[in-house]
Amino acid sequence: MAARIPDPIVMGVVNVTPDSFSDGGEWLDPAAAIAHGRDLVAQGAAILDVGGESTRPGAAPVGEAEELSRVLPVLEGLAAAGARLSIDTSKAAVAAAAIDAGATIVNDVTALRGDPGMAALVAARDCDVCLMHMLGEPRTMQRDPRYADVVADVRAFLAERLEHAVAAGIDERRVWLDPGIGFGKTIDHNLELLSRLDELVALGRPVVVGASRKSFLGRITGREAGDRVAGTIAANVLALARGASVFRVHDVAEAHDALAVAAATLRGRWHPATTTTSTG
Ligand code: PMM
Repeated sequence: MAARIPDPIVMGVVNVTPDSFSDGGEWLDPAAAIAHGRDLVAQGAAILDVGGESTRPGAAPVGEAEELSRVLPVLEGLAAAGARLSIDTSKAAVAAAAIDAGATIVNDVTALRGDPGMAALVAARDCDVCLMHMLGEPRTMQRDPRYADVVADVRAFLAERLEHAVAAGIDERRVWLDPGIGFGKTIDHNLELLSRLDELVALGRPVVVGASRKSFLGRITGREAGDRVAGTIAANVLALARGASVFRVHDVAEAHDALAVAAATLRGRWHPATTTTSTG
């Protein structure tokens, strides 16, 4: 049976870091990050994902005070920008301050494993939460990752994390799931996850895909991070066809338009709400 085609939601990336792999350092100045976020909203981002700690392979952890000083001014400056705000953090204290500043989504790449206080915080503040799969930790995750069956393993992990979240008091309807493209995965692991994404969609929660500019696209196309927009779009459009809902991207206008046309074409009809701001 063909997958139901969700209304695609574009999540624009605002990395307030000196060292993210594709845009590190570009938006470290708060005013520049805020202007960039507003620009992404104008381009069609329904969500802005603001992060102050790089998760690139080999990245060193960032202290809480430093992370807060990076993201808070940017979140405050984007509170009225017209998009939902997501905080990309694994620290409960950073998430709490971000929620106070207007964030309504917690994007936790550790899937509530990084900070023992995170699950209770998300439950208490009643926000959405993205639970992402990662094998190991950023410092070491790309050292020879192995799986019995990458899709089955990631699916079992996400199912267990969803159960954990619900047991901690988080409303199941608030949970989004993400296979963690590039997080402890070879090029073939990434491709197998994308080609069998429907098996993760079957868990019944919105699936988030973060393929934007990642190195597997560079391996296939031979292009540097800034020149991977077409590769990113191919991966995202095919992920939509397999039922993914949320697309975390750097190049918002291109992703927005491609996904809107892809959704309409896959359905064989168009309605004005082809792109939305909610996963409901
Ligand atoms: N990728 C990065 C950072 N955060 N969050 C989610 N949910 N999914 C991802 O794939 C993801 C993420 C790393 O990419 P970046 O350095 O371009 O932000």
